[in-house]
Amino acid sequence: METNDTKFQTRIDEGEFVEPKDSMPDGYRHHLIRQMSQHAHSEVIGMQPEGNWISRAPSLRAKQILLAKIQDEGGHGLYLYSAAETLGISRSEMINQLHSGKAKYSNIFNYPALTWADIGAIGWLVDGAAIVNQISLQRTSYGPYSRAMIRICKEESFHQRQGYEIMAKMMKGTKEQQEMAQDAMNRWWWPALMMFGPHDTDSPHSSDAFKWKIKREGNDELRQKFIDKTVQQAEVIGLTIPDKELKWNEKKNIYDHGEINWNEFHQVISGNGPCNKQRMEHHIKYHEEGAWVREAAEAYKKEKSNSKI
Ligand code: FAQ
Repeated sequence: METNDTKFQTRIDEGEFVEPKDSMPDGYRHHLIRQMSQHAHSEVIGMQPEGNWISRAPSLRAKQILLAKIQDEGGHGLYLYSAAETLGISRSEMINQLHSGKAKYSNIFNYPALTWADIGAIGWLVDGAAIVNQISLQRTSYGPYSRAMIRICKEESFHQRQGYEIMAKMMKGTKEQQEMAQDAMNRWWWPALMMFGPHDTDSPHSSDAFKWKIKREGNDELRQKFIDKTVQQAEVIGLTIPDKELKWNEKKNIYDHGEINWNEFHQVISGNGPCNKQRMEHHIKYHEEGAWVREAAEAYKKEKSNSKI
């Protein structure tokens, strides 16, 4: 007789989407709660390095664009928390997991945004890497996650272009501006490559993720896609990729590249990143200060449901 797990796998193999009320194995549910909540946390924590530059944007236009972008990232966090809630976990539980260090957020937001060029590098490289990963996730098997990705990718592509515009403009500027852009490129390139996660051979979650079609492409495959398209964009504006081993491979039609510092990656994702303490303290402080808003919203909801009775 077919077990529930076999039936579920048959649905996945046939390319069906899974929806919140469908029966699903516990492993599938937990895998998605982990990934989606970490994705949501990354979007929200990712507002901090850019938020640091709102009051110092070099023009009103730049400030408006940056404000809109950061607001979009907050919105992405909200879609993702809502999508994760359909799997049976509450938003407050997810936030507790972030605060206690049980849930991770992307390695990339552990690094400081030191100059205006970093805002360019974040938009171009960080959003650029996020898009490559998220385009693939548009076809993930869980319906609410897949639909959230479709909307998020549209917004991320605007973010990527605004970052590239900043870098291109700086590369047309003074020598100091060009050096600032190159310095940002040097500091953000390797952490951006780490965003795709460990090599597939060292990725404990990949085998289940492929079996359940949560992942459609491997960490290394997506990283390579990002490298191949970004190297050309860097060349167009005169930036150098900080990798001496980077070389076009005629036979494979891809760029060969140097090895990532995996020790740094593991240090960062285990809570020892340069800005982790600051990011967490900031999040906890404003979460606590916002308690009255959540209480007021709950009271309003209760009042409304009582008045319907
Ligand atoms: N950072 O077995 P795998 C953005 C962890 S959004 C931290 O390969 P998986 C937009 C992983 O969780 C950026 N931890 O795991 C924006 C696991 O640890 P665990 C966020 C990482 O899940 C722009 C362990 O290593 N995007 O930037 C990272 O199959 C600008 C083993 O790894 C997403 O989250 C990492 N980079 O594959 C916002 C996309 N990589 O959980 C504001 C959705 C791995 O057992 C401003 N997520 N780890 O404790 C995914 O596609 C996957 O989760 C991967 C990792 C590919 C990230």
